[in-house]
Amino acid sequence: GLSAAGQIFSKDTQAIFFNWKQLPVQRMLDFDYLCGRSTPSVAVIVQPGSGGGFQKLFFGKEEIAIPQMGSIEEAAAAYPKADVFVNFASYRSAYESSLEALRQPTIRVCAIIAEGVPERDTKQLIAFAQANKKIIIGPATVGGVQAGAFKIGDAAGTLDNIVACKLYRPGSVGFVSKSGGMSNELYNVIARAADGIYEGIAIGGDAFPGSTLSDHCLRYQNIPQVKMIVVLGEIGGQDEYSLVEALKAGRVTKPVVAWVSGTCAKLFKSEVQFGHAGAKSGGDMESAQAKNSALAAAGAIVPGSFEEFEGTIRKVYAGLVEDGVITPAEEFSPPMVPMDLGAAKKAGKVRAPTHIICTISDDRGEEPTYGGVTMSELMEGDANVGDAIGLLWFKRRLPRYATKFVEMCVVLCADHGPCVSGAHNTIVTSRAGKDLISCLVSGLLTIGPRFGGAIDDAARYFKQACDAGQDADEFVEALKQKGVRVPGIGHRIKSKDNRDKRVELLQRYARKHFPSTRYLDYAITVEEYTLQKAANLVLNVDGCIGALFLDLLSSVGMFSPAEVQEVVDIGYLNGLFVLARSIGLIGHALDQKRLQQPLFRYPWDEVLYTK
Ligand code: Q5B
Repeated sequence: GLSAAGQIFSKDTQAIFFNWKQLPVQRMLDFDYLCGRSTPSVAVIVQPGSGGGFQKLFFGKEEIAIPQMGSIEEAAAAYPKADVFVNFASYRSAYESSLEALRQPTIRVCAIIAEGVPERDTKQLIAFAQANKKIIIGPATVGGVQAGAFKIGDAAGTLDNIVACKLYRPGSVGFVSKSGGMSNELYNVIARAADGIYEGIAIGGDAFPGSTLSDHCLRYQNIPQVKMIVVLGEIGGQDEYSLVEALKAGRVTKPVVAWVSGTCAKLFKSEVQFGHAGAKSGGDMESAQAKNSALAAAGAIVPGSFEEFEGTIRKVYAGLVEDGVITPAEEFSPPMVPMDLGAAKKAGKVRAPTHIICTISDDRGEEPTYGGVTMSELMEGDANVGDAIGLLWFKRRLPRYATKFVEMCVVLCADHGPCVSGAHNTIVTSRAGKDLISCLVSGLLTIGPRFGGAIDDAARYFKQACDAGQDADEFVEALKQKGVRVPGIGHRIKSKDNRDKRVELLQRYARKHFPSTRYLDYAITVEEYTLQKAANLVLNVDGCIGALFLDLLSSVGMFSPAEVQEVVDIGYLNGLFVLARSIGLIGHALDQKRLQQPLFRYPWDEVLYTK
């Protein structure tokens, strides 16, 4: 059984870590590095239901990838040397996963961290473990640590605490307690009063722990490097009495310094329940006083109070050193585990450059913001798409008439039927069985200088010419000389006698609401000239939006001339067509799918084959 097991961990022990949690795994690996281990103590992570893969972690200065598997059986088969199961499952699933682990022939020790595992379940696990000569630590525990060798999860706390308690190298004291928090405290005490622990186990605070105080004391009896034992019991339960029996029977002969906490319970009139499920005094026998007296009577060294605990340990340790039983562990400085960047930054120890810069939105606070405006403010103000575009593209809270105009552009350009370039591509892609995003993107990729993407160029050319006071005929002819078509002019189906209603509606709105329509007026003079050349050389929707945006930005009183120029130079405005037409393209992709249209193929007679 467990008592005969002696040492259960070594510097080569490896674990299967169940239910991926970054911090405790990293803490195990940091401990490994501090101890000078050559292999990480976590061989594999089991994340139930995961398809496999790896988790990235640090082993000292290096980043390593620890394999992840979807089941305990698979992990145990792949890593037969990993004989410790560190179970970070919740109390709801701790029973099933622990039983599954204990069933694996390769698993020897199972540490159950969860608090609140039903006692009935724990009892079944204990029965299974006993029948199969396996060891359970927990539930409701941080686990334990063998100094310089192996550590379970979060046991022993932070790296600083581990270094302060000298847990990176073995000492001479075997320690066992119920409480994980108090074990951290006692690791400190033992490092001060003696040469530190050889091994420390927190058995957990449940009424029925998987292994008991006496189980571990009996085990320590069989570990030659453990020269003295320190026990911290607590009020409630009878566990300490099995240690009393072991002491009386001479099965534990090493010096045992023991203290049972909870002596203050006597000060209360009624029964007191301390933090742990098992920490309540059921009767006189379970009181801290009774257990301390019984331990002392059986030969344990029991201080007069908890305050005297450290002094008592010191005295016993000093005696053993004097008698030559203990040769104090050699002191050395462990390797330094590099600080995590996040922690170092927080502590102001390093400065690290950021990777990107953002000036438009922030999702870190309680509420996301666009340009500093919270979602609540936007909703209270009845914000529309134009407000979002104003804040995220132009970094301004545009006035209502402007956001309404932006919204008009989006609505009016959302679609122009199935025959235009973008819709055609989207339809063909949809009929090829592709997903929605592929359909959308294939349509969007047609937007450019000829189709929908002439707004920026129209704004650029109209602005330059109008600002320079160039006459429309001069402007058009100069472009013709260079072989450049006037952006924003011309349409495949619209003409002088078949005007584009969208252009008409936008113009009407702008003339009513904009402080100035100087650029639109200029574009109209250009149209008047080009219409003399051909009936289809109308001011098209791209040209109209380009000119009207110049008017809006220049007259709204929120942009300096340089800022207007920047908008034009960078090219914000094709974004409007892209945004708007995405609505229509998505519609076309869905339409084809809804209609279950087959793969598209042109009939041969619609192609001119020629040499
Ligand atoms: N010519 C749009 O051309 C189109 C001229 C020109 C001087 C011009 C053409 C063009 C500039 C780009 C532009 C946006 C390709 C259009 C849009 C959204 C849409 C689409 C929809 C929607 C049409 C015939 C003769 C030739 C040309 C001359 C043509 N345009 N001269 N400046 N701008 N415009 N694009 O009909 O002497 O015979 O050689 O490039 O603003 O995309 O609904 O479909 O909502 O989806 O193919 O409204 O105008 O004419 O190429 O046969 O040319 O006119 O040089 O002269 P077409 P072509 P010549 S709005």
